[in-house]
Amino acid sequence: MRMEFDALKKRNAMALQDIKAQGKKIVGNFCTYTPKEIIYAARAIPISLCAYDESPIDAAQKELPRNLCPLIKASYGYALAKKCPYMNASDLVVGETTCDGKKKMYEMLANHKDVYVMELPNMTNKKSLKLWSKEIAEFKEFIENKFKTKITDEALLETIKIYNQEREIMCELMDLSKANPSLIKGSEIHQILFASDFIYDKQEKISTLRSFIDAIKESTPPKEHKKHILITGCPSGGIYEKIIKQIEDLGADVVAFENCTGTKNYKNLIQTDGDLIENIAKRYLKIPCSVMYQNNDRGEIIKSMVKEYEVNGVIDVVLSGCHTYAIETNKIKIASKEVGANYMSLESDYSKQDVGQIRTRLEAFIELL
Ligand code: BJ8
Repeated sequence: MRMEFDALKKRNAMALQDIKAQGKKIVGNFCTYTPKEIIYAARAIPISLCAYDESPIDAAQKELPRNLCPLIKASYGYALAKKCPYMNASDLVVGETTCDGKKKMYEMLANHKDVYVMELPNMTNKKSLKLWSKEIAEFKEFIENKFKTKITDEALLETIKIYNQEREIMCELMDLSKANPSLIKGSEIHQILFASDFIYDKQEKISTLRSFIDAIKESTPPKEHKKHILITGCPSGGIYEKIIKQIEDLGADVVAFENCTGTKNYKNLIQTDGDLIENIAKRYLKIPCSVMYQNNDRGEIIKSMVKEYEVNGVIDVVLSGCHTYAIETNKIKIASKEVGANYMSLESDYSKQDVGQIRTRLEAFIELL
């Protein structure tokens, strides 16, 4: 079934030009904070442009500092090299004022693409909600003008409902590993979460996931109990092979992803009554990202996930150069220990240089559990 998701992803990369030929617009984005409902309600297609491989980094380092986070360098490198079909196809790129590196990268990206930056507040209080709601309302107006369309309240409500359905089914998929032994490998969940971002037809995505989840629930559950690992921290697309796959090769199960590949992207639904723009703003401000001042929810979320998924060890992934996640490691260590889970922070980038060193550290960590 995972093959089905991979095939859909490949088919969609090839179909991009056909989609554009039908007059549909593509809106690239880099962050879980992008209010994708606005884009989808304008009948445009939101696509993630976060890059997860090493190949474009050399090109980017001609303009960006070497000690910058690999996600930013790789993403910018794709814009320079013009080798990413999603970046090439984007009619517009949307960014938010999250970390400093991304903000400065958007400034430079504007030399290559049409870029719109939303002012994401750095706090999550009432004043921030007002500002973020206003930003989303202005973004809606901008998209309407740019794509010469009108986003009706009905279309927005319909889109919110589809996105809520998608979030519910994604959470159901991730919940499969709450069973002990886990019903599904973390590597498989990770690849599905990753590939499904590129399936543009939401109904097709939801029904493919439905059949997949049902088939897993009906299959014979595995018998072997393994140690449970929770992955938290920076997005994990670029470290999949050297961390997630290696954990499984070493005999433990990755059961949960508290990051933007996993729960940050899918937890919390949008309310469907009242002011829809404010409802969207509220939901997005609940994302527990380290770029926020006093991001205290993340520790609490990890504590409850450790209990729900019977986690033995928390691995906090920090991409080299990501200061905000690096600073939060101490807080996450304390939270993990409070609920009896072992903790390890792993700093890495997209290169293969530290594969051996990471394996040694993972081996030692898993043996201790
Ligand atoms: S909501 S995690 S996608 S900001 S890893 S580029 S923070 S230096 S990816 Fe992120 Fe949005 Fe937050 Fe998610 Fe900067 Fe850190 Fe790099 Fe990062």
